Amino acid sequence: MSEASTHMDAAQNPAEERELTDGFHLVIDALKLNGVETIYHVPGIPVTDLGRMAQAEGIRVISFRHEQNAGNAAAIAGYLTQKPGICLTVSAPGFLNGLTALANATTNCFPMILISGSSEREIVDLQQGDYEEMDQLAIAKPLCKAAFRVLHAADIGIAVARAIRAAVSGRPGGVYLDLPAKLFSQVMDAEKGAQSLVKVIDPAPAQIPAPSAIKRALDVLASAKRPLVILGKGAAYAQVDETIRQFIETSGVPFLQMSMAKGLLPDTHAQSAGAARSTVLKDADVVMLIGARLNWLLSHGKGKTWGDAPKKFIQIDIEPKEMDSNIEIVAPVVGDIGSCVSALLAGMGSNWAKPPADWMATVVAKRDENIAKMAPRLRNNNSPMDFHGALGALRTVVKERPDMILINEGANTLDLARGIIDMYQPRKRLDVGTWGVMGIGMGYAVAAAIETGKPVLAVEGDSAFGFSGMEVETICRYNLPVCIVIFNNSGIYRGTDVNSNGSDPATTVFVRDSRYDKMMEAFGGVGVNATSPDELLRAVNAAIDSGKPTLINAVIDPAAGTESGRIGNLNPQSVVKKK
Ligand SMILES: Cc1ncc(C[n+]2csc(CCOP(=O)(O)OP(=O)(O)O)c2C)c(N)n1
Ligand SMILES: [Mg+2]
Repeated sequence: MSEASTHMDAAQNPAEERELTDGFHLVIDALKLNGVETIYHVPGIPVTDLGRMAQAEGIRVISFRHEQNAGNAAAIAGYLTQKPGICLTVSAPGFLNGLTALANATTNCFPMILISGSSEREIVDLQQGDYEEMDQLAIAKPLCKAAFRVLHAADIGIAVARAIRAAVSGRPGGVYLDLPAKLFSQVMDAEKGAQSLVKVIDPAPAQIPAPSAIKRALDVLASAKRPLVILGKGAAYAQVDETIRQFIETSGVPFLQMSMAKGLLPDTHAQSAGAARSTVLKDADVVMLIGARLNWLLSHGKGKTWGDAPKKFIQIDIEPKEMDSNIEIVAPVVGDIGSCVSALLAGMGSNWAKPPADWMATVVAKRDENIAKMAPRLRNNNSPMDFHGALGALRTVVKERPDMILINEGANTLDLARGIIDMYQPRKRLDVGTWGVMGIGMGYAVAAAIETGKPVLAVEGDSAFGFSGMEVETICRYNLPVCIVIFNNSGIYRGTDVNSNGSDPATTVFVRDSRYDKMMEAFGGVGVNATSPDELLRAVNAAIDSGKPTLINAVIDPAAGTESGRIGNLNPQSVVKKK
């Protein structure tokens, strides 16, 4: 029990001293009881003391400059640890700033709890204009998996338990917990308070697939002439890496890894089809999705990307509603990834027939051809750099330091890094995820460093970085081993656009020759300006060896990028003739 206050209730019981606790301490005790070690936070009314007290009680409280970054940190902490990441904010504006991260966590199936203080209920509900008035619960509800409000201190324990369960069980996601200011100072008997706390038992229970579903899936897989497995970040989240490796290797099926699943098996694995993506998507006759959704990132399972060859889909997912979301799934397997893949592996037995050898041979030939074609571009030492030269250098660093965490956002900076930088270990690549959202960079970097203790390399487009750039101060303040590389091409996609009407700069360009490295120096970190791949390589290695917060301004040719990176086709086109 935390430092509960002592109180003399003289009127009723003059001789007896009753120990009291309050809302502040019950929240902290409930979180601690459930193993919460870190809170990502921005202080202010009514949660300043909650943050202070949590810190005093031994929870690590990381204080950010903006709630969206604290929220993103909590979300990725959830992804990395399978425990809900906790973000704590003030009411209305702080809550709204955190809400983007909560919605993003839910979209990406990361377990996270946004705890926000809120204003006086009676005034909020009568809309009488309280300080930071907002009906936060109603606003959060459609944007997350579950939302709860606590009005009585005695309910804090059960509310925290519900929030944890909602966040991590089934398909994980974001949960909102609304704590009105008045709750924090509500007192109750300390012993009763302790009894009201709930330690969540088995928060994410196994969900065992039906044997008939496993048999159906294996029958379809066995019938394939050109099978393909696609691993999504759900498979990486599950932390059953060895079972997945055994399944892939026993099956003999080539595999693709979605962006954040890269490294679940090494991208250099003999069965990896990563560099032959368009071939395998077009030509496969059976596709097994493991923790990957058929959303826009996989062209909804249809259209040009998937070619004309008829296909059957097997899907493994914890969420039953995912089945048939875009196209027919002939073999749905509903359950948690660990239980499902174990059951598949058991069902395959010891003499599973691998797919026809000519299929794997075709995939390998295409893959190796593409890799060979790319190789010379990655070795150029041009100055200013192009994306390939700069990424060739970073690819080498990651190869030599496979346990480092890579954070990646931007457009060209994202799409090209995803293709070029091989990953070797699970959950080492963290990026813009399902939404392709900018702004995750520094929040993810802080949490990745704190949750894993590993060095972090954040590869950021210059625009992408701007969304969370102020957190370089946070990185310096906590002295985190984070090396940020900014691909500075002076703009969004490119730095060469010209406004055809007037003297304002074009909408996609930034200040030329800007020096982001100076931002880092302002807070005591190391800043480097790198103009060639060799310089970049040296600077990144030095940063990681030193463990010091470092920002490298990598000068990229402003003309090097393409519109929207690899997804320019998603831009609507004007039908009106250009002036
Ligand atoms: C929150 C949010 N706002 C806006 C966008 C639109 N957007 C996509 S990529 C991008 C920035 C791309 O520029 P940069 O990060 O410099 O990458 P580059 O292509 O230049 O390497 C923007 C603003 C987004 N994805 N998310
Ligand atoms: Mg840019």
